[in-house]
Amino acid sequence: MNRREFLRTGAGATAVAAAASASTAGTASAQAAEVTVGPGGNLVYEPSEVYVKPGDTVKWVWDSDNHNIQVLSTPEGATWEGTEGPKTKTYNTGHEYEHTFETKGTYEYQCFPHAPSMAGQVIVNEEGKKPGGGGGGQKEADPKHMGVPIQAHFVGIATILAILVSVMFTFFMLKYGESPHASGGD
Ligand SMILES: [Cu+2]
Repeated sequence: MNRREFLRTGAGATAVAAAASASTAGTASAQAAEVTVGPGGNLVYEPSEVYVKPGDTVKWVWDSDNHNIQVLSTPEGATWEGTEGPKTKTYNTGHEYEHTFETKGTYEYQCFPHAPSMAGQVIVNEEGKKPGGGGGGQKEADPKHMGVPIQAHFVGIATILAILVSVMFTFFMLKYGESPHASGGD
């Protein structure tokens, strides 16, 4: 095949591979949300609001000292104690805490020493994401949707990759693919 066909084939294969890996990545991050506690010493939970499905586990990881999780409210019928010990007990960098949320509804919590500004919410709903769609950023792993044609943004990513690969191929073919007598140097 000639050079043009070669380039096209390479780009096409790359696009397919990119689309495949993009959809795999979409399903891999299924289970738990993670919250950073006091990122870089900032007195916040990051993100301060997480959406999960019933049965999902949320993990908090301490990134600075003297923080805890004091539960302020849970949905009716749910229990959540927050971090162990009295509300004055705090934990330091590297501490990890997990809780699995079974009951739908809103759970509000705060860091006792840094309240009320250092506060967060866990919202448990059927979709495990912000209602109204647009919220973005949340994982989507519902097997029901996996049969649907490749989503538009995967195609977009694949297209960009394909273009980049084509450009690079062309560049190297032009630079190094010329016949030997064209180069003057070495
Ligand atoms: Cu705190």
